[in-house]
Amino acid sequence: MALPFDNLEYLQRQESFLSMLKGNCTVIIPTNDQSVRSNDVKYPFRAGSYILYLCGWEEEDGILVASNTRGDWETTLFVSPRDTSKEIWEGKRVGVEGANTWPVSRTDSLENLEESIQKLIDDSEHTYSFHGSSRRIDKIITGIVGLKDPRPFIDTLRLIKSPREIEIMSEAAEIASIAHINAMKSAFPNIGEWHIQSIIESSFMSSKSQWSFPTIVGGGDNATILHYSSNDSPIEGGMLALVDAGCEVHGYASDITRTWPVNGQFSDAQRDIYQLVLESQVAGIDACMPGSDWLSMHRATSNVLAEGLIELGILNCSFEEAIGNPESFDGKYRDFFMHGTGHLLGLDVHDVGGGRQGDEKPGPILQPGMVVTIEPGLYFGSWRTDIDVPEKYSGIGVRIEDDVLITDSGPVVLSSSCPKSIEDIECIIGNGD
Ligand SMILES: [Mn+2]
Repeated sequence: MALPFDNLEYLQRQESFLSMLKGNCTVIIPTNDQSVRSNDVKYPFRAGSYILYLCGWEEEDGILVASNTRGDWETTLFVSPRDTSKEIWEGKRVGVEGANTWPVSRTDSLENLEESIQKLIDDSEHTYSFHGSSRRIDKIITGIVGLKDPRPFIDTLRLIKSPREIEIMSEAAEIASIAHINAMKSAFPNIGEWHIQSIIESSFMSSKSQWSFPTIVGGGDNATILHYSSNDSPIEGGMLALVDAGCEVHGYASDITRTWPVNGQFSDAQRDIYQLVLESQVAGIDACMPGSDWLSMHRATSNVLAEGLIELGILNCSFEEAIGNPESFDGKYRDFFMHGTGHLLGLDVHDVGGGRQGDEKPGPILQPGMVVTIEPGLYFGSWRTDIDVPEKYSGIGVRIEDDVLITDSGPVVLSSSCPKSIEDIECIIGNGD
């Protein structure tokens, strides 16, 4: 089986990570446990992002162990041994011998895990691992005094994407762009939210991909609920569909949002809001410059939104009042833009290595090789009782999200195949086969 990266790239990742650790150490990187859906039916398995990153192990039940207690760093991949009686039911396993081609020093059977690890831990000054992914590992590491977390070290590496990672992420963004286009093409008044979801996800699957998070399709007022997930309402003609969907290629995510009228024609009020969010989003993308601070993207989108809300007469206050504190952005515009501007993207949809745009946590300085989402939105839920929602815009929710690679020469939109101008969108909707 071919891994998505050369063994050399995995070995370099391991070396960069392990060289940050001081003294005699044992590092234990578990994969995720299987989760039960009902009785003997399991949820589809997704390997842990850290083991994927370090050695590309996708099968269930792998544990990567690294140790330098005997001199140089040695890595062992513990896997389930071949077992014909189980494989007849569950599918073929790579097995201990088969795993030899993975980028590790040696492989071993999980049957020997506890004994081997205990020896290494006893000989180490420091043990690095983390709770919550594998119950088996949790049991082993509970009670280790001074247990250290290896993830912050790996996160600094995962933050900057290699050329091959960027290639894979571009592919994920392209597949997701096509899925969004397919949904627009097939739309019609009264289409079900679930129907749009099925077009998006079948599009992923036909490209041998799968969703990176469950697809969000919110029609009309449902678009104003940020993590709407029931997808069970029909979308009347004249209403907007907000579709937030992304897929995964070799574990790397894309994450795209588009908002469009199911009947193919923006109303004047929808157009006002859509155009404002689009201008804000473009300003956010333009702010993706290497060397800029983490908040610069949120600052850019927020400034455009606050100003636009005043111009449209939705906010009757000064710009300063609309924005609020220039560091925490807590002004009146937050009534209608309640989330951050974006997040890092990679093996996890909300990737590691920094905060989210608009969070209190300071994020990293923007550097070439980072991939972020830029996703401002405006939401005028007619059901809101906490704020005054202008009648004209009541029931409108718009978000526009692209995946952006930061390079030395500026931002590169990985999801640029997905149309977002009003003209382009109106041409496509309902124009499918
Ligand atoms: Mn996102």
